[in-house]
Amino acid sequence: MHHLGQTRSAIRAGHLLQTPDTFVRAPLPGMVAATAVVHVGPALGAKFTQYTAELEAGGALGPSQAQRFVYVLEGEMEGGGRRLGPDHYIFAPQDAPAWTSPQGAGAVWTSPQGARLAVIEKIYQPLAGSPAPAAFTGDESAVAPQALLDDPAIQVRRLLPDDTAFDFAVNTMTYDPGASLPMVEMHVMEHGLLMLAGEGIYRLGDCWYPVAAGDFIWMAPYCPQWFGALGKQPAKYLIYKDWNRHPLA
Ligand code: UGY
Ligand code: MN
Repeated sequence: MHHLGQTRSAIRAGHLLQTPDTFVRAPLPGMVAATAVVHVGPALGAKFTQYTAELEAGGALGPSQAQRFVYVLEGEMEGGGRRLGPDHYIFAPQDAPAWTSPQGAGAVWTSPQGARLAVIEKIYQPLAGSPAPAAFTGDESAVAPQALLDDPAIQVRRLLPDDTAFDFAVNTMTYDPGASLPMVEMHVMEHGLLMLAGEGIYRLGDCWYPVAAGDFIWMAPYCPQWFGALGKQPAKYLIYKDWNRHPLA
């Protein structure tokens, strides 16, 4: 049946829910055989940008003027003689001459067979006494999970090192069915959130939304937020937040 103008996507003061039926694709400068679905950026008041990049075989992202974090959702990326598959990720610092490999070989990451990537970019906020971080790659499944506030039903994996050189954090959070955040959070940090698996109910501001794998959420600073997982399989999301900097910085 035709959707007759219905969608779960919503935008309100302080939050955005963007569901896949409303995604619009367009290439970004420098991309090769690729398009982007831009989820959030300065146009909405965010201090970072997040997009999903869809690469065809031989596809690549363009250069970045900012720090870049890339999480492989599907397919593989190849660079510097290495291949990264789903749930692997790359951090590249700002001012890298190109999107270089962590080995510094100058190789640009490309996708041999096609890939879907979650991409986060943020202008770096330096911190006196902390040298800017270097490039590295990681594997989410190799990161030790930590229970959230001693609740073993919610497992958090911190994908970036615990180091004040980093001015943002990216974590995955995995909820057993029926698990929920123990409190409604309201905090100065903003969030970009991509649902990776499962489903549940997200409270954003004064609205409660059904959400499922594939959905994107932006939460502005102080957006009231709460999540409860539903269904028979774990719910999992990738979540960005600004981190390690004084509010006046
Ligand atoms: O890290 C966080 O602030 C996280 N607990 N927020 C969230 O899941 N909405
Ligand atoms: Mn939060």
